[in-house]
Amino acid sequence: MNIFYYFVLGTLVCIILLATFLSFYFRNRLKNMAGMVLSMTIGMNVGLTAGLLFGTMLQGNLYLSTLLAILAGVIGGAICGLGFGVYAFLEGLMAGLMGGMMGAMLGEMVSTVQAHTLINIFLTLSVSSLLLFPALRIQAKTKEIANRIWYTKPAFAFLILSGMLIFGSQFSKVQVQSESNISNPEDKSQQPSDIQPENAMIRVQAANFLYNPQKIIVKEGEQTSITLDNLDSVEHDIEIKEFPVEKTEVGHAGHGENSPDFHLHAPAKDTTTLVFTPLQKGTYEFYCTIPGHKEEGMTGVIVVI
Ligand SMILES: [Cu+2]
Repeated sequence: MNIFYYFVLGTLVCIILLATFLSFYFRNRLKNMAGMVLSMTIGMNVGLTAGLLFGTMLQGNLYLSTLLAILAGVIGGAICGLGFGVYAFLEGLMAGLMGGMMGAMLGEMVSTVQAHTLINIFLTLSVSSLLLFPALRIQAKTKEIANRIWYTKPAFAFLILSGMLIFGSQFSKVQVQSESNISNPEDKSQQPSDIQPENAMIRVQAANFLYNPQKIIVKEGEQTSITLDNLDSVEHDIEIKEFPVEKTEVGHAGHGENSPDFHLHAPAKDTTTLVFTPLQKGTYEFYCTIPGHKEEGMTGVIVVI
């Protein structure tokens, strides 16, 4: 848990509380149809936001994140619909269920940084759905409206929503920074650490869906160990399809005819080492075989000199 997650969770709780209050406050001034639209909007947006949040926090445990997200969405939508009768209640309930499910899957699939952007967007949408209460209410037809300064309400809404987006993105920035500080404690002075000359013991970090370093230099014929240090909360590996090596110690895999020449697998928050001797000079591309990770940028090269 970090400050950004607390901020999102706290805001979601406030939205649900406010929506409950507003739905009872405006219940006599909203048509049934408006009540249904409101409970659906709130249920869906809260569900999506909570889903993205839990999906990101609990990456690797889609079951739990889906359950929690559905719970949040259903509570948000159903309670909000309660004031408007059974149709709105059901509408909110189903929308929350769907939003929670979709959000959790999305949070599981996209990277942390992308998820934070999406969380900010959906959180802002959730806040904006609260503004629908006064906007959709039945207004008494008086001349009073003409006397008002017409732009105050839109300007107010714009201020709230843009403030929300900026606020949220500041938090997520702080969090991404603190995460990268934790993951690279020794890297401050170290520029892209390409070269480890004369070093037969190589450490590769996998953090935030990137390898560090992305270029490894090893010597032909020299026994080398590569340690994959996985700091992410999802599994990662290093694989090279064709790489002439002599394996001293098999870390993982290397069975069967179609198996790659080099495969090093590290579970979430874990470290695995593979000892091998490169047999042929050249440049070999390595990558992560977990679906989507290579596309995300989990590639690098081993240069044998
Ligand atoms: Cu990976």
